[in-house]
This record gives sequence, C-alpha cells and structure tokens, in this order.
Amino acid sequence: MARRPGTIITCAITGAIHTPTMSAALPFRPEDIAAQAIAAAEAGAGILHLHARRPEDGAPSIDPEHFAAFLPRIRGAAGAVVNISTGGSLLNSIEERIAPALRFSPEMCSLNMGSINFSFHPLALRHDRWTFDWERDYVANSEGYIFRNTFRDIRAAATALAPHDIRFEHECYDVGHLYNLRFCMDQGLFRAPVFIQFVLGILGGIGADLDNLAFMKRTADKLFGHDYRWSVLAAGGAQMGLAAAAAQMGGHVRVGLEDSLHIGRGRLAASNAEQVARIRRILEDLGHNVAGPEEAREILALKGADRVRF
Ligand code: KMH
Ligand code: ZN
Repeated sequence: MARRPGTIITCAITGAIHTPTMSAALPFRPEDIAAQAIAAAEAGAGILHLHARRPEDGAPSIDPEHFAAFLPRIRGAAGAVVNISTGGSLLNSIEERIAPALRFSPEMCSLNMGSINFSFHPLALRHDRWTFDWERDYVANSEGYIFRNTFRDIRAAATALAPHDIRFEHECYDVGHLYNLRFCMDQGLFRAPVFIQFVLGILGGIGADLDNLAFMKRTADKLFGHDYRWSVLAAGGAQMGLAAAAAQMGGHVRVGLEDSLHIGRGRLAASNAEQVARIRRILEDLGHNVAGPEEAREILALKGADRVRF
C-alpha cells in the first residue's frame, strides 16, 4: 500500500506576542532560541518558524544581527527547514521586516496577507510585576495596533524577495485574506503550490473553532483548487485540538510558544519541544505519518537547504 503523505509540523519558537514574564520557557537569548529550535526539530518539527529577540531583555527584534546570532547554529545542527518571519513587531515598515529574509535567503519566510487589528492587550492584566521595563506597555499598547499588510506592502515584499526563490508561509487571519492571496496570485506575485497558514484565534482575526476552520478550508478549496497546501495555527488553548482537526482534514500543523505558552489547561509548556512531542504523539495515534524535513521540502517545493545564506 502506498505510504500516506506525511503531515508537516511547523514549530514557531518565540514570536513577538509573548514576553519573558509570561513564561520562563520562552526563549530570547540566541543560544536558547537555537537550543529550543534544535530540540523541536529533533522532536519532529520539519519547519522552524523563527523570530529574533533582543538578547538583553527579550524585546522582539527584526535586526538581522540578532538573527545572525542563532541561524548558523540551527542550520549546523537541525536539518529542518528554516522559515524566517517577516511579521516583525509593532510598527516596523515592510522594508525593515523583510531585511532578515533578504540577507539570509532562507527556504521559507512568512508573509501576512492582510491588515488587521492584532491585539493581545488582555494579557497585560494577568501580571502585576514584569521582569523587563518594556513588557507591560508593549502588551497593553497592542490594543491600538493595526498590523499593516497592504497590497502595496505585499507586492513590495514579494518583488524584493522574488530573486531569492523563497517559498512563503502565507498567513491568513480571516477569509478575506484568502481572496487577497488569490488576487496577488492572479497578478503574478506568487506561484503554485502556495502554502497557506490558516491563523485562528488572534484577537482581530477569525475565531478558533471548527466551523471557522471548515469555512477557511472550503473557501481555499474554491479559490485555489489543487494549487495550495495548508496548515493551521490556533492561538492559545485551541492550539492542539485544532491542529489535530486540521490533520484529520488533510492539513499540516503549527505549534510553538509563539502562539501558545501552554501544554494543557493552566499548565505552561516546559519548551517548544514538549509541544512538538505532544502533537506528534496525537498525529501518530490518529494514524498520520509525520513528515521529516526532506519530505516537507518535497511537499512545499522548496529550493533546498544548500541555497540559503547563513
Ligand atoms: N504569531 C502569528 C499569529 C509572522 O511571523 O509573520 C503571527 C505570525 C506572523 O507568525
Ligand atoms: Zn511569527
């Protein structure tokens, strides 16, 4: 019997939502980002979605030098596909946000497919004392944050990155973003098969429930036919359940401390690898094969690890 195609686990190691006070497990020093990324790959993550942070206080950073401090270590040890975020943190221009991807030319980078409110300000109420000065205001001020990804921004990113033959993780936070992606494909900005990350449960985007996942999938089927691959990330407590549902529906999955700090109700995860190991066990219990990095490269038609610049 032919082997069932594998399910790709992406692990998003640190992101730009959570802050050091919220969990001691959230890595922000380059050696910790590298160690957790390598452990996540060893636990079964075929793709590592990476943001950088300032090593001295954990603030989100898009400085290419901060990426340079961990990318070579990860490449040397892990073998997993490296996906560099272009999401940035609050208020960076698109030019700043794509600078790390331009410099390091990874196999993949994220690309956000529309502008939305993107808020996590309710988290500011959960802590009275913060480890670092920047944290409370950063979290509270997300109440006023518009995550800007205009058509012009998307075109600028796609055009600048085109010579690098990078595949995108097209992050779609609502159904309209799927239409934005279709429009951009029709304009010739992206070629099939595109890889869509359905992002559920961000305050400002579509909610994290099964109906919405089915709606996103149905809409994507209508717009892209066979020209797309897809994955789900559900923020917060919905992370594992919707990942399992996505796999049952033929999709791939994303976990990681970027989007959920927990491993169970009220229990902080000890590491990214713990979340990867958990979803891996769930997938295997459900009869799925987990795709290794080489299978992930094949499924997503990536250029290969020998063509990156780090
Ligand atoms: N944490 C995700 C909801 C990016 O890196 O480009 C958003 C994200 C954006 O992953
Ligand atoms: Zn990200």
